Amino acid sequence: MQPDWILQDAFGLWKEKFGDFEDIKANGPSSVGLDFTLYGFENVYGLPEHADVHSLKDTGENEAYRLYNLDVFGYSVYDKMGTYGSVPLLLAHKPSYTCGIFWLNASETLVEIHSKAALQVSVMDWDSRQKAVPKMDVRWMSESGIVDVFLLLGPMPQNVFNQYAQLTGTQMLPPLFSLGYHQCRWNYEDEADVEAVDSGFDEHSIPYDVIWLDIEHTDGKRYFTWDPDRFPDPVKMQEKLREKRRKLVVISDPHIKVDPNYTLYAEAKEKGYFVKDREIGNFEGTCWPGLSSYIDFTNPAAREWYSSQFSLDKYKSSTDVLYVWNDMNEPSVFDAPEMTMPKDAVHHQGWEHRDLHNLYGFYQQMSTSDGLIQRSGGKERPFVLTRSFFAGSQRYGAVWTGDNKAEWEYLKISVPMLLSLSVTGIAFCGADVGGFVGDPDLELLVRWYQAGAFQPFFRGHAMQDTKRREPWLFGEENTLLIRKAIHERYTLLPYWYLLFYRAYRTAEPVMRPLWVEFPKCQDAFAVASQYMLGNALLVAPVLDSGVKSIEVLFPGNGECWYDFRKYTRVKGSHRQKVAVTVAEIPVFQRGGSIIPMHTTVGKSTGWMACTPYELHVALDRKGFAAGELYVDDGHSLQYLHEHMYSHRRFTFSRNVLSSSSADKEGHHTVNCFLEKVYIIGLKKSPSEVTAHDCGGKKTVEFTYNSQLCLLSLENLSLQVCADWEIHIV
Ligand code: NBV
Repeated sequence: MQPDWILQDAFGLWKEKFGDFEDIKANGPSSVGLDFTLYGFENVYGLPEHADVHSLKDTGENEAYRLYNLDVFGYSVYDKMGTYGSVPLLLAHKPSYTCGIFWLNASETLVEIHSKAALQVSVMDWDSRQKAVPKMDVRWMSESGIVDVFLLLGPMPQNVFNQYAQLTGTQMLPPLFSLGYHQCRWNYEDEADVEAVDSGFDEHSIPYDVIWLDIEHTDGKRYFTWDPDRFPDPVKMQEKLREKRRKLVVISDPHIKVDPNYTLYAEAKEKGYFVKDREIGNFEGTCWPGLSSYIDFTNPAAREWYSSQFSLDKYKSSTDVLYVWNDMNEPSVFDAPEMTMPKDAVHHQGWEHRDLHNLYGFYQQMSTSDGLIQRSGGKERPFVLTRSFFAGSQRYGAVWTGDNKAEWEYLKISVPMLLSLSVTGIAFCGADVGGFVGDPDLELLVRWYQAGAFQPFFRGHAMQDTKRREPWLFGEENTLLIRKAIHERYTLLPYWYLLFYRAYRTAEPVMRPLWVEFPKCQDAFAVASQYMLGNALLVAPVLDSGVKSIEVLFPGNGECWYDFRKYTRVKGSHRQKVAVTVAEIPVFQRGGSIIPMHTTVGKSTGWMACTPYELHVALDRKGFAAGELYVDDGHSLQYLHEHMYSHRRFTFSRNVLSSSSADKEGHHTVNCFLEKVYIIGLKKSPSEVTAHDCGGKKTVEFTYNSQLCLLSLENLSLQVCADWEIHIV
């Protein structure tokens, strides 16, 4: 937004006025910028968070992608305005090369992108053939700070991810429960409501892991408290959830009600932990509780103090099944310019808010996450969802895309938005399933569940004045479809967990744009209606109403693709129409991959620790396939401190499927069994199948479907984390 007017005062300093607010710029006017030219590139990506396409557009004459964290309720789609978070990382890709520019600056930043048409720029000087190449001009401009820029030289997409991770860290390995389904609403009204919704999932055989409480659970929007009428016995409520092996997430916003009788406020005030105004009183602005002050999370002492509020003795009636949601942390200030903190507010050590605005939410999530770790004596993994974020937020938890609308356009835009987050390090990301604002029509709701089940963070959420949204409220048929989507999510949890482990260990995105997996496939460079989950699954969500088919690009050269559910081999061209039904969205398994899954689902991930496994082995043209499995206790930090994990490698080669250790350091053993194996694309029926493990050799029963070229092995009873071989003769 442009200021109402700008004037130069007598001292040559630039003042700006936003309504009643005058920004005098006490430190004088400042700005830093730098231009880059990327020769030979036509596609650039990154710079979240914008509700825009994945392959970023030319910003034209007077526009730019804005990186300025703001609370934008029901944001517009296909827009360059800043939303809730910022990662100033841009990636550029062409078939032979990928690189990145990381502009480390947390003040308001504008990025202009200009693509010059091919043939306009001659590279005569360094190529005598006078070949013309396209180029991208990228201009970065920040309001304050210094030029601190990192060029990530690739040359492959994965190298850029590693280089960026060296600077900002990798995705924290989330607790397993957080990869299940989350049920949220503004608000679940009271304890009875929570109990009824929780039982509803069991009555309708729908697994879920977490129920969420929004701002109304508190006593007058005083975070860390409970509304005494609606939630008179929160411990009992949490214990009931614990019995069901489920969790609770509660909201904790950064604005603190100005109320001398509210301990949190009184303590923070006394210790000087609030952001100050220019006159060095505490900054006060309006938010949900009315007049509020804002914790200065940039102050390490304030962060430590805030972290300590999550200890079980301080946070009254909290238990260790309670996890946290940080909202409104751009920060949102209702009565301030652009609904955020004025730039002249003063932080720890005198830094102006303008200098660090985009880092405010990052630090709140850091402090919350540390608080949850400390609460457990350093033993347990935290789970913290944040709305606002910056480069590196991946180290502290998950991010969601804020207040979207219950409209098809918002389902559609969720894919490129999540892909942009994913390639900039934020692997654990999701969008409100069903859309936050408004009521989705039934088809949209079902399609959103089907899409959300294949996105990293999977939470249904709805705004206060919307109709109730629990999955069983829309008739038998729709309940069935939603149940199927959630079931599928739970059967795929071993694969999800592996992908998150790899994101944590090697900085690979979980949800990947096609160009990352198929860097030479130019047709794929601008595609954001379909994507890969890891390297094995191609997901093509249905993003339009009433469609009977969708166009799918099968990327790569010489790849084979199989229908994930029917095991049929995809025949036909590189790009083709695929029929869709209401029952599911198209998903394909890549030939050459092995996907670990569960054979059945339980009420929540907590009930599935010993659920048997199955492997989906999809052969490539040479009859080869490989994949992995990662297993640990799913909740503690022992994988980190004591190598308590098991990382397995599966290989199918020359008709032998073998299981071996992928990491000798891991020494966690689970008593879980591999029961089934599907070998997809096996050309002829075997005469015998035998399994070999430390107990010796046994014959395995099999069925072979010659039409599908599918070999099914059942009742295997092989230890999933042990060494074994299956010979197909
Ligand atoms: O806390 C209420 C909502 C929350 O449900 C939503 O998910 C956040 O994005 N919150 C915003 C504040 C109110 C939005 C109108």
